[in-house]
Amino acid sequence: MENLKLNNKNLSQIAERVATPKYDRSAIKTGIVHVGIGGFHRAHEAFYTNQLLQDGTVKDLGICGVALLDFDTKIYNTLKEQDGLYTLIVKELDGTHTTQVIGSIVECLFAPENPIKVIEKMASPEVKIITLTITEGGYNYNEATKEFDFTNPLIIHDLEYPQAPKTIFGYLTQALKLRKEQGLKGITIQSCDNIQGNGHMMQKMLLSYVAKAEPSLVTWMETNVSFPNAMVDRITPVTSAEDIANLKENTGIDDAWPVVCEPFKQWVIEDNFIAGRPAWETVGAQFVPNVEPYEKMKLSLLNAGHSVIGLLGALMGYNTIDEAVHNTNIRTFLNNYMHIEVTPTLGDLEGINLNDYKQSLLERFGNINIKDQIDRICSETSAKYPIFILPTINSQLKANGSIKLAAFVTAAWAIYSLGKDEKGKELNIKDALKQELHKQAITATQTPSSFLEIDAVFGDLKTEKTFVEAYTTAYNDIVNRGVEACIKEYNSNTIKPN
Ligand code: CS2
Repeated sequence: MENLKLNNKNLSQIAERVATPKYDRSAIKTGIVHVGIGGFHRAHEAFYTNQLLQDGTVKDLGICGVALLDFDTKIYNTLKEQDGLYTLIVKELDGTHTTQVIGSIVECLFAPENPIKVIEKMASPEVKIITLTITEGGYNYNEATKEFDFTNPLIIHDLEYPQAPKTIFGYLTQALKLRKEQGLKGITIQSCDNIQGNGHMMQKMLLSYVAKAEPSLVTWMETNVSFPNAMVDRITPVTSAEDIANLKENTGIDDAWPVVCEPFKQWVIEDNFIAGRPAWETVGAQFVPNVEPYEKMKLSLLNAGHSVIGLLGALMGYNTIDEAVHNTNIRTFLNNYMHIEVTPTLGDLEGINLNDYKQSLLERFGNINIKDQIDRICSETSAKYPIFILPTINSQLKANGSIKLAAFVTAAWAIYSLGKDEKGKELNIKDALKQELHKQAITATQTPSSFLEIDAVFGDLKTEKTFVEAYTTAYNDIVNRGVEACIKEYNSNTIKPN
């Protein structure tokens, strides 16, 4: 089989081998600007949008993908080279692969190369929605002050050089300013990140920035910009060299950066689109009046569940989530955490069978074909912990509920931050706060609670006596006996409620 580079020119030949866009890509106009064209966006929104374009009637909802950071050079170059095309490989539960070329990203821009072009694109009349996957840390929210972090050097830069911004806040401000000057009406800014009330969070953070950078825009924004909340879900591991090689071997498609993901997908969106919206519900998304309960459920069960397996699994020497969750001690611990500590905080989830949801998570985590990297899950825990785990602890403390298992995971993270697993193997820690975490982790070897002094992560958790005690006991237990012996004991002492 002849190898074919993935690009427009080869698309009709590639169509003889795998599913490709049925629509004429050259007829599709950009209606959405998306910032952050990593794996998740390409497995999720770009996939849904591709399905929406398939019948050929919708022509004005193509995506312009924006790579915002210098770090994104590689994905930008790859997509440019491939005319925005990429392969999505869904790894089914039975081990088979469903392979499809996605065509919904019809343009790409690299912000560091041409910031003005990005601003103008965001401000162009045909663009109705700006969607974002900028990671949890990208919202520039400080857990200690509960406010926008104006001390961030990149924000200081953007305030000083508004025409050459580096952050999403600088870009959006300039784009909205231009829209206002041009007399354009509404635009929707839609977050697709794992944050409780992600739309509200973006709105609050952006308004804080705008109030300083362009105060006259604030009132205009109130009536011209909407920020729907949404729950997004599809497990998307980092693409491996093996994935790229297998695709080439099995199909002859030469794609420099395909995306691999699980079959499950979910997108629950608040119907709050000031300039109209795609009919994503026709391709499986759900529009609801209030998305908050769904978000809470997903963040505190799926995402937190990932962190639980990741942090415990990393210390025990596992490399992938499925390996770790197939360890019955970890699995039982996770199950107990979900039932005992998270479930009481979720309130009423009308229409959802929570037991089925929790059961399905265990299946998804255990999918042996996905091989989701523990390194990926543990990366940026300092931005994830305040969103995935801290709210559960705070609600449980308020209700006098159990926090023992969450405290155990927190202690495991403190030990993880020392940089070695229990067998002495170096851990590959990626975290914006890596230095600080390491420093506090070292102090914690003498006084365990000092790890909790990182206020930007833990807020005022260090003042919660019940938590600090449980955490300190867990810390000493792990040091003395190792994670597995401890969780075994925790599991046998835990009575699972019905
Ligand atoms: C993961 C998420 O990064 C993480 O910690 O929990 O990337 C997770 O895989 C996605 O949110 C799934 O929807």
